Amino acid sequence: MSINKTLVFGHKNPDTDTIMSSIVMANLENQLGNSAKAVRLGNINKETEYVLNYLNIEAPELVSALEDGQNVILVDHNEATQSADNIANANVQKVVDHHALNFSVSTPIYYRAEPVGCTATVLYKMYKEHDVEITKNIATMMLSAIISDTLLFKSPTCTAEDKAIAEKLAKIAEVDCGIYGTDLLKAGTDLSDYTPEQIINIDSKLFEKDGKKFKIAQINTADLDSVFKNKVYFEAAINDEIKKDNLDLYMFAATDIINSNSKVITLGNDSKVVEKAYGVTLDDNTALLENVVSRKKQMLPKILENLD
Ligand SMILES: [Mn+2]
Repeated sequence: MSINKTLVFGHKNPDTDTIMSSIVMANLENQLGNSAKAVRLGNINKETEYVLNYLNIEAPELVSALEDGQNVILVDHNEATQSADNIANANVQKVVDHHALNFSVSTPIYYRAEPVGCTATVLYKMYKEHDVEITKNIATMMLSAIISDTLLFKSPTCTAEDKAIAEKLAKIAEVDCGIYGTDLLKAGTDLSDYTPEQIINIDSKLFEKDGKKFKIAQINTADLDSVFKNKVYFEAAINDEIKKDNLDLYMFAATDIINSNSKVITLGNDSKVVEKAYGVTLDDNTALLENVVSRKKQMLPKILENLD
């Protein structure tokens, strides 16, 4: 792969926004005369697979390591812990994101982050600013990303802008937001083909604070009880990860997309931080967090605040 061709990718353990925004951003770059290609850093989840099948398109190519000096554009993340392993040796040209900033660079670059529910919302605005056509396929990708990241507009991360843009996109995509969105989210709750080890890694993110390392993993479900039937297997898988990666805390959240709650399993030396953060008592390593659905807004900040 030529290092002159810019690779566009999102975070490890890619979700629908990461994959769709990579494709959408690469297309924007190409439309503007730059040479870019979307790639991915991990397996496609079931929800994203639903969109790829719906559009009958291929997943971006999987890359494991970048060449030194590789030109890259980051979407949907900025933290090195969530990026390609050797991101430090790459040449980051641009970042388009909607997460808290934990990034530094020694030269001026294009950096765009907005406090909206989805990277695709920012990309929609960039298409408009550059007067680049949003085709039916591109609209479907952007819409899918917004629905996924905002849990069909129910997450507290969802802004009025996300919703207004999604409605415009639904028209171009010729879909009914509610019907398409429910099918999309439901596709993501199918865990039947996964082992417990795979389930905890579908969407886990690594964070660091003052030398402490922790992971927050999240899955969506419409049935918490069926997920927690396998609790002991998840605990074994989580304990393996803690050992392997020397983690101080692992929080696995199963988010009930119908009732907008999350039930968590927390393990590690700092597992009690969850009690302090949410005023709950862990019962056999688990707790129900009422009205908590967003890792970015309702999990990560609380853990960061209370971890010492
Ligand atoms: Mn996102």
